[in-house]
Formats: sequence, C-alpha cells, structure tokens
Amino acid sequence: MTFEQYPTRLPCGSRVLDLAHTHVMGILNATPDSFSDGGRYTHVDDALRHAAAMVAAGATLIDVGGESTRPGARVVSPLEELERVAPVVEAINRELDVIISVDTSTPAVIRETARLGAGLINDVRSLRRDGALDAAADTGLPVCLMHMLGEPGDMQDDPRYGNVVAEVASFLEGRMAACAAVGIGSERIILDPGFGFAKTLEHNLSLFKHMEALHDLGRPLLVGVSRKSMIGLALKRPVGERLHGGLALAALAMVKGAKILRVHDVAETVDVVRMIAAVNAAE
Ligand code: 9MG
Repeated sequence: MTFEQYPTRLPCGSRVLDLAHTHVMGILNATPDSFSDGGRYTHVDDALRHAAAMVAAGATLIDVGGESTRPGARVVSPLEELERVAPVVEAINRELDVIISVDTSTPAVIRETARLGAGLINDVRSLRRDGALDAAADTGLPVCLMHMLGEPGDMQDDPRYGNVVAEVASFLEGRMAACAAVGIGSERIILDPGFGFAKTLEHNLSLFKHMEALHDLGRPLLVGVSRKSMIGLALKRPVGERLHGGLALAALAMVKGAKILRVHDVAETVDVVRMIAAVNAAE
C-alpha cells in the first residue's frame, strides 16, 4: 500500500531526504538524564563515535537532543542546552554524511544549530515556545511537529481524550496552520503522533492501531516508540528488555506508512526496514 500524497523529495539544508523510502533516525542524547541512555554521550568525541556507528548501521538521520523530555526531567537553560548540542551538531556535520535533526523547542538552539549544519528541527512542543515559530521559519528547514499536551513535567498527570486519534489529528492540523501563518509551508512539515507524551497505555495503543487516519493530513509521519513505557507496560519489561517489542512496533509503523522511525537500536531496526522493503519490492 502507498500513502504518499506529497512530493517525496524533502530538502533538509544541504541534504535531501527521499520520502519514497522509510528511514531510520538514530537517537543521540547529549543529556545527562535521558531515560534509557542518559549521560553516555555528553562528550563530543563519544557522541561523534556513537553517531558514526549509527550511520554505519544504516541511519540516514541522527536526532541530537540536549534537553531530556523524560517525565520529571530537569528544565535546562537555553545556554546549557546550546552548549550540549552545538558542538555535537558541528562535529557530525563536519565528519559524517547524514541529516542532522535537532530535538529542541528553544529558539536560540534552532537558529544556531541551523547555522552549524542541522537539516531538520524536531520539536516535541510543536514550536509553541515563544519565538520558536519565527526561528524555525527563518531557518528554511523542515520541522517535525509532535503532539503533546502540557509539558514533560506534567504531561502524564491523568491525560484524557474523548477520541485520542481525532484530537491528535486536530492538534497537528492546528500547528500546521500556525506554521503556515509564519511562512512554514506544509511542504516543510513532518507529523508525529507523540507516543508516550500525555498518553496512557490505552491511548498509545489506540493511536498506534489507527495511525493511518493521520495520513489524511497529507504529510509524512515520524514514529518514536523505541524503549518507551508503552512497550514496558504492554509486555511488563524493564527498559533494557524492550528491543523485541520495539521492533514489532517499528515493523507495524512502517506497514502503516510511517516514513521515519526514531530509534535507539539502529542496526536491528534497519534490518526490519530492509526486510519489509524487500517483500514490498517483490512481484
Ligand atoms: C525527542 N523525542 C522523544 N520522543 C520522541 C518522539 O516520539 N517523537 C519525536 N519527534 N521526538 C521525540
């Protein structure tokens, strides 16, 4: 089945993402407190080595983040976030042939990392921080708009929906309209249902099951479920034992038309993507 109702060539700064295929985005947390790999990549050399390994394993995007979005994580200042992320973006851009996505909501980080070679802005707050829409518009880069209610610190305090799929779609439509108002056309937008952000297990499962409804918005979908609690809760697994559940969801997301899979376990996910692509290419 094909879901693309949009041009498949997405310019990302000096590189191009071909959305005719499903891509694996490797996660690089330059944070001391992320939920599954906190503190391992806070030094530039370690981060670059890890990014290089993910690229060698088949990642076509690397998502660099300097602020943990884990529930209850400490809020960092724009300067601290920039000091964590900027040297990593600069080093990856210098050394590797890969699209650098920057996981940020902070206008100064958006502007500076775009200057240093980032190719995509990935904002879990969908550019709702003051100044973020204008900063993103000025970069000319594509943006990933993700659904979340509230802030990471309070998002899991009893989230409620009448119809989670319809409400996520309507939120994303509203953020696309806000982008359009500052000159970020729909051709620059990637959409993300925001699994694990202000959602119970039941919300996450239902949203995943009915993900195809989001194709009506006419933009490529990014899915991030790697090692998340929806796998832990469904399978009763601690964070270190969620690989198989994550691969099952990666396969299902690809079959449902997701174009970017944001993951920690790149090599394993690339095998999933290549296997499904091989079947899809058969007579
Ligand atoms: C930064 N981050 C953590 N989880 C994420 C997800 O599911 N999607 C996107 N776009 N970013 C995420």
